[in-house]
Amino acid sequence: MKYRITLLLILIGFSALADNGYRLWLKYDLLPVGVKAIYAKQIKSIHIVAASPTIRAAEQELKTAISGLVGHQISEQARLTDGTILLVKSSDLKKYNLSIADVPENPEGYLVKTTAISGKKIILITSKTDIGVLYGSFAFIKQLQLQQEIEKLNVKSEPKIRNRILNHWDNLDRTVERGYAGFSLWNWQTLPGYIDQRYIDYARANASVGINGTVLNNVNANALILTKDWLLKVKALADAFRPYGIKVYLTARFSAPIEIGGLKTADPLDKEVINWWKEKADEIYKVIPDFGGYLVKANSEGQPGPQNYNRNHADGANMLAKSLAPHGGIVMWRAFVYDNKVPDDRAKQAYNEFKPLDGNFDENVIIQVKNGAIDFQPREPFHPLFGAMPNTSTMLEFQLTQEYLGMSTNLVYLATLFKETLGADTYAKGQGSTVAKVINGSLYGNKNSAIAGVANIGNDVNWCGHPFAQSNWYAFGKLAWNDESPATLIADEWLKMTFRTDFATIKKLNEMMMKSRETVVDYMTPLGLHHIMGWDHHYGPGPWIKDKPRADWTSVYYHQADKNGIGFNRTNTGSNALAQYFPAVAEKFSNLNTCPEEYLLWFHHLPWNYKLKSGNNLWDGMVKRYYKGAAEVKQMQATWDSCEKQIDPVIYRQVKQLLAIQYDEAVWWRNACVLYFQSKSGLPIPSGLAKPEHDLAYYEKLEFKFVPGI
Ligand code: GCW
Repeated sequence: MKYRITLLLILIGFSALADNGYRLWLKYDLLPVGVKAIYAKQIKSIHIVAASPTIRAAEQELKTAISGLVGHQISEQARLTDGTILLVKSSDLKKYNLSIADVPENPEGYLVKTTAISGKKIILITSKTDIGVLYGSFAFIKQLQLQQEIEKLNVKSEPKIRNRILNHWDNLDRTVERGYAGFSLWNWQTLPGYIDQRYIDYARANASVGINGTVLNNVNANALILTKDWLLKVKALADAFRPYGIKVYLTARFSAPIEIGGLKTADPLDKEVINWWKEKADEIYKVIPDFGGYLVKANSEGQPGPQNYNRNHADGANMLAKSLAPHGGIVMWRAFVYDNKVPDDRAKQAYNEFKPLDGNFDENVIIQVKNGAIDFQPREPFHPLFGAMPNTSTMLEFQLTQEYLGMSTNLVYLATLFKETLGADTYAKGQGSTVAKVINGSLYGNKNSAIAGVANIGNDVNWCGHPFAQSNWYAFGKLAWNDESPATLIADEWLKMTFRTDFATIKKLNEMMMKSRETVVDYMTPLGLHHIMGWDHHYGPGPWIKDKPRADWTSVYYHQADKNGIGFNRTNTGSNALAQYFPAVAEKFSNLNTCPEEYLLWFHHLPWNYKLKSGNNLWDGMVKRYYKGAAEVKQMQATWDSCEKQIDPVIYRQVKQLLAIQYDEAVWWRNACVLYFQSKSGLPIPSGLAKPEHDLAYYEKLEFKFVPGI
């Protein structure tokens, strides 16, 4: 992507109408007078060469955007004139004597270019495919939203990852596992008859950032979704999404042949089972010809799987893959597994189970690996499985919904977290073997490539609960398309399209977003601490959690704090999980001189008087981080307050209230953790820091009923 930086003019431009956040970043309010006058001269009409539902969707989007932003209607014209937007597939370019040389090879890639045809100055939006033309149209609209010059456009872009997918953890009763933005978007009861406009707007938003797939239902799956009646509901959604290039996928409950098929077993090597899945695939593809495939959570947290029959993950995945292969479908088989025996270190399980199976998976199987080896923590080192399976496609799963990052009351911009994982060097084939290269298939030449984000979307008016949580949906799409986009640039675009305000405000908010994830790490889990959240619902701090059915469901298992020190020893004197990384990484993390401090207690158990780089001992340094994190939320509040006049009043009030909640929660985290760890270390809170207002017993006794998301 080539970013043009020539701006025409920016003025404060939010409309007088209250903004409820529904329109996300696709806001098409009238641009400032000077800018719209320039665009009005440059954009006159639209011409389409071959109509298809996708091209019509692109045309409609352009018309809506231009009428909103520029304030004039453009109509479809049979002839090209100055200022015509030409939507055309590259195979038709020769009709206009235009070269296809600049059109990206990738079928989803696009070219947006100002050019001349028979002396007429037109805006060309072209691609090998209709969907590429739609993506190009959104790219053009973005130029207008960002008030960039369109006189000499030459924007070319193509995705590196083939399947860019949202995972909805939506249940059929419309509750959402780890969902904090209301109930599921999918109103199963009124489907298939009723197509809510919201489904179309969902598809538009996804297409605008290049997301091209959606898994509709929870990985903790219900087999009912695979029955005839429900498949018709799924078909209705698939039909609504298709013009926007979004394929539908479903989770497949491994025991479905028993539960809805009447079979006695779900053994993947059983002939009847194999046949049942084959017929199921044939049935699905009859109603949804472009069905994407299955996502499977097997033998993990009580979900059934091949191991119930003494088979392995490859047996299970390949059986499903074979049923989908004739139709072009894929299986995304999750590596988030842990078996019933409590392990010496849960971080090692996925690697232990999957690495030996490398090379045994069919070509249309992709192993879906969470960004880190434990579970979507505020900060985790990258998962050691990345790069470890050269003969298998592996994909990356991020969590957009903030299960462990303050749910929907905390402002946390996740693009910095995403970038940290994507840019991490696995050293699988020497230096430069980043996670991004593993998952986009370029490192090992895999045919399939994919990335998934667990959606943070529900039926709240503004989709994501927190107005800023929309930025994580946006950023996921943008990074799935191009992992090299800087997080700050993505934030900048999102801010400008979402708030349309002055430069100084955008700059302040951008800085606030860029720091926000580090802030949350500081007040929740500094220096590599992890999984010390409240029991089960994960709301708030719970470092004292112990004595649960499994040791690895407790906080004390992860932090190992006692009077001598704190941290999980994953070096060769401990669980040796570090040996799962390639040697260069293992050495770096093992050696205290080279281990980044943000991962310190993830890999090492250290005495309280261990000297940190800052010169502080570990205890003081850790406590100071907790205080710093909470203080930073205060700064975020001050930043937001200073923007009052520049932000839509409704959004302003929403975020102001949420930041106040976030501050209380940050202080709660800080106090609870500092007091708890102090009960182990016996050391004083460093001088100059205010004493927590309550004692530890107070925090331990706090109880919360009906926390959303479980
Ligand atoms: O993060 C954990 C969540 C579970 C989730 C599981 C998974 C869908 O606490 O709610 O289940 O991970 O990813 O499968």
